Amino acid sequence: MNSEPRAVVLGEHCAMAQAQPNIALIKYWGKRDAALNLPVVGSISITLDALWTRTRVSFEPGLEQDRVSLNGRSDAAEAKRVSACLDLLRQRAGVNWRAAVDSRNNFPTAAGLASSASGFAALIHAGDSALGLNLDDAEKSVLARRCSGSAARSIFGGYVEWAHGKLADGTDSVASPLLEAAAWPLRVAVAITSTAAKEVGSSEGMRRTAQTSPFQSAWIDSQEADLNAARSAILARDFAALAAISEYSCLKMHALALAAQPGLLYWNGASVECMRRVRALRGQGVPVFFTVDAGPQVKAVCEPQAIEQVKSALREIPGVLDVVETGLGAGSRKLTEAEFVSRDAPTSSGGSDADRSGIDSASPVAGHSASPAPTLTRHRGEAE
Ligand code: 2P0
Repeated sequence: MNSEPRAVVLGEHCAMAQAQPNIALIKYWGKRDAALNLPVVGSISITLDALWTRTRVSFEPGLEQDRVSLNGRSDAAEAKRVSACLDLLRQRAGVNWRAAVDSRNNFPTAAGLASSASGFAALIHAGDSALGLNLDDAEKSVLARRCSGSAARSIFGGYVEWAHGKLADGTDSVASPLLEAAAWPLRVAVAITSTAAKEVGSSEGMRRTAQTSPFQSAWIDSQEADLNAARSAILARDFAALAAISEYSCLKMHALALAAQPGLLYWNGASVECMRRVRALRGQGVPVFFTVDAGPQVKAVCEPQAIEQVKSALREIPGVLDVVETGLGAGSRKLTEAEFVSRDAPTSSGGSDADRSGIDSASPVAGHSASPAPTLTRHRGEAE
């Protein structure tokens, strides 16, 4: 099926936007309010460059219901989630117009990178422009958070912190930039170790963990120190310190989830071997560390000069199906029609590395147009 967007006559309430996925270094896991998507802990992430979601939203007063096309396909469950997100925008604008939404990713679900973060950030950005709301980035972040927690962070580029906030209405649970990508342009190699959908999505995993893991309160109590350490490491561009705190946060999140009943085991054997290989490389002086989300893919974050060595090392591991490379990139932004239909790498204000495509020619990402399109708005965890 052709997932390329068709040329359309643009209406008055139509706009296009792009956003990129992000990877948490200090993890979000657990909600203090599931309806508002308020987290029990703050988190810190890096926004990626080479992977993107591009979305066109066209509010059309004549439409009877929202029409949602994700990578050229429609899916009732996902359309429902998109409609709920559009409702937030309609509420803000005081209109009840239905919308046509056309959205696509340049990365397959199999890449194991969060598509709901980029998907909902792009949707909020495009919808805001289409309705002329002119929300500032913080307001966009709050709305994106309500659609998917991690989407709050993809409104911003580079290094980003999402505050857990204290207010019951969640207006202070918002992301903000810590450092721009160009100021510390690390690279990321993603080792793809499985293309299978996992059994337990993030939202369900978080719910189960909060209800059954004996480590939940320790997780919450210890997060502030991790956020402080990571923030300091980022502002000082201290790679060794960021490596130590990021691996700690990742392993702690998995220990917490492993201790749920039944335990949440997101790794496979290759995931473990990748983590061990990354640690061995670091032991030999290579500036690299790992992080793993609610799935079996391993993200190796490194200084730019180490990226080839890191990719080669990961490719050698039995069970690694592919390695996808990306740099750090910009936050969500408006696109012209020409940019929206373009199949090229995104234009980016995220810094020098952000202008490189950063995708291995052998990766499924580079060949995305020939492969079945991924599903944009899957729950983040389910996409991994
Ligand atoms: C994160 N993850 O900080 C953590 C680490 C996965 C592991 O954010 O329910 O798709 O939409 O708020 O954002 C995945 O969860 O969950 C996630 P919802 P989301 O990146």
